Amino acid sequence: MDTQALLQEAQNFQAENKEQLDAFKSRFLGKKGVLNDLFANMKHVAPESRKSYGQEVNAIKQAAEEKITQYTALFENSDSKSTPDIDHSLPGNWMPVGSMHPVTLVRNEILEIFSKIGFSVAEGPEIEDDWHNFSALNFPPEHPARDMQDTFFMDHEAAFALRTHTSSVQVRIMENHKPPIRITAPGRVYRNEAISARAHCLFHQVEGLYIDKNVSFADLKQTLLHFAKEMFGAESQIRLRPSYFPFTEPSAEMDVSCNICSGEGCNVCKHTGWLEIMGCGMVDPQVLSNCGIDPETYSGYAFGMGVERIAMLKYSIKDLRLFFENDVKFLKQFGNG
Ligand code: 2U9
Repeated sequence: MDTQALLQEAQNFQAENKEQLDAFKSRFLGKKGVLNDLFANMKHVAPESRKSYGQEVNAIKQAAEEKITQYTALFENSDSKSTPDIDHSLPGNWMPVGSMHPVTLVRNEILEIFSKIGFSVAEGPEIEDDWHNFSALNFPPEHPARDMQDTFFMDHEAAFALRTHTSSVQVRIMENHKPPIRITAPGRVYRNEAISARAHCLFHQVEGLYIDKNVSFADLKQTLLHFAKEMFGAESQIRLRPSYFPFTEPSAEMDVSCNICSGEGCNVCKHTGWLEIMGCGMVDPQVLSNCGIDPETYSGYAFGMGVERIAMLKYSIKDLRLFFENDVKFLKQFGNG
């Protein structure tokens, strides 16, 4: 008997059903099976070949047993009936439906308000070089934002960093487009801060930029009043307080009247009647020329806001960390939008 052929037969065996498996079992391991014959044949083998012959027969036996174990388990686990008992009237498995994250909802709402008045959306890289994140925006070499304590640098030479604001996107757009430019720049930004109820090392911004001939501070103020009324209600008022940013001159912080107490004074507005929601200003002429736009011909305004901050005010959320924990009980309170 050809032991090699039998070994191959055992190794290549495949069963489609239990009957084929039973036939294989009796062919190899049955009373009149090939293995019994092979073992009986041992006495006719020359003594010097017996050892290798025994090894060959054992290999066949092992291969056959492995197949039998494998297919027995397979046919035991699967119901051999061709039509399994499925009750099609049973209700299906419940699949939990996700909901939009509040940061996504609020970001979309902000973008929608500005897109209706002609702003298109621009996006850019989260890893930025020094020029787009700092230098083009007038950050002096010794500005504290350039410190390791405030910015996540990617390399020891501080050539690349995680962007600290989305203003870098607007620098890129100005470098590559001629005015008029009217864009919003949403996205993740990173600051090397200790995480607390009011600060996080990752948050989201929406910034805006409008560059054209004769753009004035009055245009900025009216645009932001429109935004406040759309976002917080038609009765909302705004006020602008002088401020300072390296990239805008003049600069201002914008407050919206507290929509919880309508200006009467409450805990949320710390009894001032006002909530700070964003910074803004006229783009510094130096920033325009840094980006290849002639400040003698063009002027522009810019603004920037933190999406989490707006969401906290809108939904009365007390702790910024809730946005990043992804606790379903928190998330499912917001719309499915
Ligand atoms: C270019 C020129 C000017 C964007 C601006 C602010 C004021 C501002 C902060 C709000 C809260 C950042 O998220 S925050 O911490 N932003 O106060 N951002 S003006 O000014 C620009 C942008 C791009 C080329």
